[in-house]
Amino acid sequence: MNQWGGLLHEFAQWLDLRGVGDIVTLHEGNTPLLHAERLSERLGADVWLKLEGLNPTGSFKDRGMTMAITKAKAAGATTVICGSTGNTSAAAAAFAGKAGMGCVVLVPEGKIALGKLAQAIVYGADVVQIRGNFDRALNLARELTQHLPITIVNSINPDRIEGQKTGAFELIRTLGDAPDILSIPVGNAGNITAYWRGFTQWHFEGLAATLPKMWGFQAAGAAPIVLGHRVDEPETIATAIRIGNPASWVPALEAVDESHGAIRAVTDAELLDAYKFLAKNESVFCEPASAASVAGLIKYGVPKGSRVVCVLTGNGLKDPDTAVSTTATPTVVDATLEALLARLS
Ligand code: AN7
Repeated sequence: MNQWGGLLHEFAQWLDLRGVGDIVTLHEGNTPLLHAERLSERLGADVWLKLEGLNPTGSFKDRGMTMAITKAKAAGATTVICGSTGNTSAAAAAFAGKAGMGCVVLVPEGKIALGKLAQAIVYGADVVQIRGNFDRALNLARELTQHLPITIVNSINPDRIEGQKTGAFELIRTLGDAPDILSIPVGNAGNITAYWRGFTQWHFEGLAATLPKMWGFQAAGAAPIVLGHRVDEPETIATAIRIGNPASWVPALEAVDESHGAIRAVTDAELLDAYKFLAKNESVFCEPASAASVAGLIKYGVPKGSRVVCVLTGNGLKDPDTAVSTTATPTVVDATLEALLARLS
């Protein structure tokens, strides 16, 4: 069989698969790495886009979830839980369903993109909206595991990070080495942690000559790592990264320090500009949070000629409300040839 069979088959020798029986996969991973000609020109660099929105549930979360659900199943779990800004809940619901397991998701009421809510519901999860933000949802999910026979599949579960590091493997494989800079949005800081783990692992295995600088970007209204303190009421249009107390704060800072990188902030306006630039100039429709990785490059610049990969973490279709509400409404005309000719000339 030479068909792509998912991450755990593909990268088995570099993953901790101890105790694993059946692999739970939706053939996640193997996402395109698209060269961004216009962005490269604008930045004077060699910029590539890792299209994680083309995973089965439309975000990078599928990488961690194939591993977390496979391991949970092997351990005999029958139900999983997560707190989520949306994408984790969609991925957890899908993989738990594939595994024949129950799934409970806690999401902040009114603060999750419509497509993600739709996914979690339709995949069959027990979706509970809480009157509180993501940080509260995550704390409650953790607490519930003390009271119910339920396994948490947020990125505090190490299996999630283990699966997500495969994104770095794919970049090295496609480019022949690590890029000079990896640019990535930061919310709970699990993904930046995971990529660094992947890069360092293959570097020490001799499969990559170099290591990248890790550049993380938070939304300015939800930038605890940049500020150096928790944000009690995070606010940003990029609901995916509306997070005030990242679970992987410490390992993310280690990744940044070890790689001589940085975590910086971009405003909602900068993030939306990048979101529109990507759609219009590169024909990539990502979600607003994902565009933070590009907004950061535009704002702070990159060393001339450097090779940069932006991780575009989620699909733009997840958040139709933001797409429509931040752009001009298409005009309406009478259904006549005259009206159209007048409109188009
Ligand atoms: C599109 O789904 O936290 O820094 O609960 O959905 O690893 O948290 C999502 C996070 C970036 C940030 N881009 O990644 C959730 C959740 C998108 C995201 C992030 C998220 P981390």
